[in-house]
Amino acid sequence: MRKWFLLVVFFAGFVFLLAACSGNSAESQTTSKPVNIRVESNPDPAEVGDVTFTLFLTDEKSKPLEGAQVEVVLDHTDMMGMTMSGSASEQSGGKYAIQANLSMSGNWKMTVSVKKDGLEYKEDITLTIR
Ligand SMILES: [Cu+2]
Repeated sequence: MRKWFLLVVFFAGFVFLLAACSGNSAESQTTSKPVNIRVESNPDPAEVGDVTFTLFLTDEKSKPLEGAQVEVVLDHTDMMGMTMSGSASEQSGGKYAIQANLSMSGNWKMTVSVKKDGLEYKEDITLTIR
């Protein structure tokens, strides 16, 4: 009887540790991201043709990231070698815009590279174009 009880307590403690551990790592992942990127498109949703993408960049403290160099690569991942790139120009307060002509529908990967002082950050964003 007593042995069984101890076993249950041991398992309960183990599960709690696991839960606490995974909770911590999820939290540190979201707080350690140096740049957060939110993308808006015009038209919304983006479709084949001329599209303006506006990137809203914030730092790890959720403050607008101003004065950064922002490079955008668009890759039509359904095909080999269909890639275009350019620099997004800053509009105001951490808001950067770039225009693209998306000639084909399907899956596109947008790679955003952000550079500011010593900071370098890169993120892939998946776009589905109708
Ligand atoms: Cu293509």
